[in-house]
Amino acid sequence: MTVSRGFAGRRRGGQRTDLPPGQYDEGDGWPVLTAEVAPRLDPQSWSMGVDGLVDTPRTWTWDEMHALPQSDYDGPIHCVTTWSKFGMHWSGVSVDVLLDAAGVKKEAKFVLATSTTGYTTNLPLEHLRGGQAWVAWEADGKPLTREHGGPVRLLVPHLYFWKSAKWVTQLTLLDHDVQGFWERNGYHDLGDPWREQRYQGD
Ligand SMILES: Nc1nc2c(c(=O)[nH]1)N[C@H]1C(S)=C(S)[C@@H](COP(=O)(O)O)O[C@H]1N2
Ligand SMILES: [Mo]
Repeated sequence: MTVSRGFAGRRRGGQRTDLPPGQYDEGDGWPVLTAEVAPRLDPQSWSMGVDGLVDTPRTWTWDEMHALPQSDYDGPIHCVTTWSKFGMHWSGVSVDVLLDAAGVKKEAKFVLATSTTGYTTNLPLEHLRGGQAWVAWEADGKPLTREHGGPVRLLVPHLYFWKSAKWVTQLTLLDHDVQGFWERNGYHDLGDPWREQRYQGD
């Protein structure tokens, strides 16, 4: 059986059936939420690294990253400030590809993602594996704009969107959880929208 994506989440009586608790459908809009000043990054000097508890720390330039097998995400994103945006199409490289290239050590259980600006966010390793996370450079058929994290951002769409670090440049594998920017300021360490894990203690 084939399920057409167009039918998933159809509105019933005006309410989407695929809206996590406490969220609303933002429609065609796409709010910008940035804690720092959006950097101006030259793709040719940007690079992506994987370090920490790996067999071989790796770094990819923009061109090297684009030579890796590409993969897409089709679906929604959910911001903790209660907007969700449906029907998005993203392209980039699966985080699995980067982790496999570096070789993840057995002791690794958590990841700290770091942006060129110093923004950080923490994630359990298992939530970045198995086709759940991307390093993305295209959204809805266009290069990611600077305000939305271009040239490259992390995309972890099954968690609240603050986990999707804009201007991402490093993934560090750790054996313990180290809180990132918003997590130190009270946001949840996991941030599952379906369990409404907005704040520490939720
Ligand atoms: N570097 C960086 N990444 C970030 C943020 C930020 O402030 N800085 N905000 C996060 C939050 S709270 C959200 S909701 C999304 C917003 O992404 P957008 O501006 O593309 O909608 O980016 C996340 N990634
Ligand atoms: Mo957010």
